Amino acid sequence: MGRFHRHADGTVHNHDEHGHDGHHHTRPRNRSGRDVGDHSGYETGTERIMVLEQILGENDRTAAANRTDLARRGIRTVNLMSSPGAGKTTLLTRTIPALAEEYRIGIVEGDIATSLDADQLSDLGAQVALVNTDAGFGGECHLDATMVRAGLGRLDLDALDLIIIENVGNLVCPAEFDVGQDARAMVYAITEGEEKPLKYPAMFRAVDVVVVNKIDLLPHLRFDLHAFRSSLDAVNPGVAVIEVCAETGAGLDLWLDWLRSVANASPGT
Ligand SMILES: Nc1nc2c(ncn2[C@@H]2O[C@H](COP(=O)(O)OP(=O)(O)O)[C@@H](O)[C@H]2O)c(=O)[nH]1
Ligand SMILES: [Mg+2]
Repeated sequence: MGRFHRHADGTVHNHDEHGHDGHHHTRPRNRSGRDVGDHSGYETGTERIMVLEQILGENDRTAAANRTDLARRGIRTVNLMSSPGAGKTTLLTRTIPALAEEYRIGIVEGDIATSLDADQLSDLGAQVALVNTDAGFGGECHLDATMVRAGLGRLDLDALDLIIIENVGNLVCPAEFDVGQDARAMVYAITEGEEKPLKYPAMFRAVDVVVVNKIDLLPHLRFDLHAFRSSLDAVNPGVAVIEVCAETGAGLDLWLDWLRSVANASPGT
């Protein structure tokens, strides 16, 4: 939550500690020690931080309620994230029919606006609940636990085993909000550039699996898969990586196996 200066370890940085007299002894630096500029003029006061902590505290309470409700029914839940266009919906159009005989699947489809993705996923054998974040939720760039709870309320939970939440396309905010999921997955398309794990570490660090999509485009791009893997390793060592072409279904089996491992685990693990 960079604009509020909340750090990955959960601490919140308050600029008032440095004073606002323009005389800063320590200028902000990034991990490699490079001066990243004086951003002390940004008003990030105690009050704002308290509001933020209340919001996140409220979110975590609702996420815990979601998790308890889902676990009680034996439902396992995956939070699927990515930047816009990486291929989440395409992957789901293949995933739902492939697993529909093994699991009763529900989809919570998060989009800022439109029912375009939800429409694509209907009639594939899953229950689909659309959550538009611009309809009463302020056009948020992510799903939070309350929005997911609203989506869950429109699914027949007693008739479900596995819920996949397609989060709003964004590489920053969705990683910061626990929605009550059992596991987090992301789709990353090779058209996005191999350095993205370094630029968006919170997202790449938050996930349990990275589905590397659009592998069919490899011959057409200047993309170094090894460089990507080492960027990813730098922020999330040992994370599962599955290469797929969601368009054709190549590599899908390993993704389906990963989903089975989540779906078959005991509730609460
Ligand atoms: N070449 C290629 N295009 C893909 C692949 N998967 C998705 N796409 C395309 O990428 C675009 C965005 O896909 P979509 O599933 O809507 O991404 P989302 O925004 O993450 O849900 C669409 O035009 C898809 O057809 C793939 O494996 N290869
Ligand atoms: Mg989509």
